[in-house]
Amino acid sequence: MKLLKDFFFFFLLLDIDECARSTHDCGQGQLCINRVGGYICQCPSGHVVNERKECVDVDECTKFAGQVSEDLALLY
Ligand SMILES: [Ca+2]
Repeated sequence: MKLLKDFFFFFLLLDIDECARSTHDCGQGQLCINRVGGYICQCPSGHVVNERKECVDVDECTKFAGQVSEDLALLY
């Protein structure tokens, strides 16, 4: 078990912060989050990643078929 711990710690030290170095290829408007051995690109809430790795706005009107949640209804 100790060997596994040391191994992980070794990788932690070797990890490159792609987000800080700007070597990531996250699209515009995507949030870069550093991970050990890589990084992830996250879209803002209400957006999903399409096949071209772009964030696209989720059309809640189509998705929820005209149903408005109570929280959203207060806004109108
Ligand atoms: Ca990294």
